[in-house]
Amino acid sequence: KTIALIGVPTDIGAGARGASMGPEALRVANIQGMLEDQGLTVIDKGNLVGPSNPWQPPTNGYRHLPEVKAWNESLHEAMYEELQKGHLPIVLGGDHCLGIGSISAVARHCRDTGKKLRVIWLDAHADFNTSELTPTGNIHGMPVAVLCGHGPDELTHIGGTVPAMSPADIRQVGIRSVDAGEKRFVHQEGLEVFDMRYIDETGMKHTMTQALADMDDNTHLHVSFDVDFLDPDIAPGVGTTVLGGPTYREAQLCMEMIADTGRLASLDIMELNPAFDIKNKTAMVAVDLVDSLFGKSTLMRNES
Ligand code: DIR
Ligand code: MN
Ligand code: MN
Ligand code: MN
Repeated sequence: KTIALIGVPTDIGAGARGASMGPEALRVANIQGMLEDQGLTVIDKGNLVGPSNPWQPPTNGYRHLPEVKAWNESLHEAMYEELQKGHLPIVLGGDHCLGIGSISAVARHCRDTGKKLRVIWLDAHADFNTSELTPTGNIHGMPVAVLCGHGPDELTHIGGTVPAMSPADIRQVGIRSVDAGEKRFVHQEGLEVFDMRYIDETGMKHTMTQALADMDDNTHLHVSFDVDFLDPDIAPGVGTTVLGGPTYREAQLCMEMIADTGRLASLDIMELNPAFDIKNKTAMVAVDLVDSLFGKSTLMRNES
């Protein structure tokens, strides 16, 4: 399997500047060398190019909509091309508005190939806001809603088919910050959310068993890893930290259980913000966890 790294250096959908430095921080944390040490072939496609961040207030409930559209169209095409080549793309974000371009491409590829889509959304936030519900206008709080068809035509139509995916295709894990209106909308649309209380009460093992249930050999598994999923103690380098996230051990188990399915076919690493980080430690933790996501194990693996 060949892995393609796609850098998307923008913070266009975020509430803080700096996620645009995420791709380079992940490269400095040796994401390519880590994957190559696992025997994987890695092509670094370099960085996509797009509009700069004008840092404007929202218009009609959206900040930077034309720029968000441009970045996501560009990512959609790059991602779709890598999937068509049979590569496993990894998006080096960039803020989480890029989930729109990334996952719309994965969904389109699934339609082409008759695969079933399963998205595991690792995040402190549900990212299910609309222009009416958002308290900020920041589009990084909206990608899941847009992918489910709720949002401006400029974004919902990326990839051609609206909606790109259904709420039934996604499982959210680690959620602990949902805005008031967003909460009602998550409930109304029937999103399956394994929030922190669920993880506290039942444990990460049970949680991931549930989140990964009902997949088969025909399932394309996409992981959208918002680094603010992690507890801020281990991952301070994000724009919107929320207390009480998964510990290092819980996050490792989460990644290991995804790796064990053998179905991982595409990945986003989003919201890493080096401007908030300490000696690139959050990038290094993210790369370490992605190592486990690609099957690193301490001992010989049981071949069953
Ligand atoms: C908040 C923050 N729910 C918003 N969202 C974040 O602005 O919509 N998502 N930080 O990752
Ligand atoms: Mn997010
Ligand atoms: Mn988040
Ligand atoms: Mn429409």
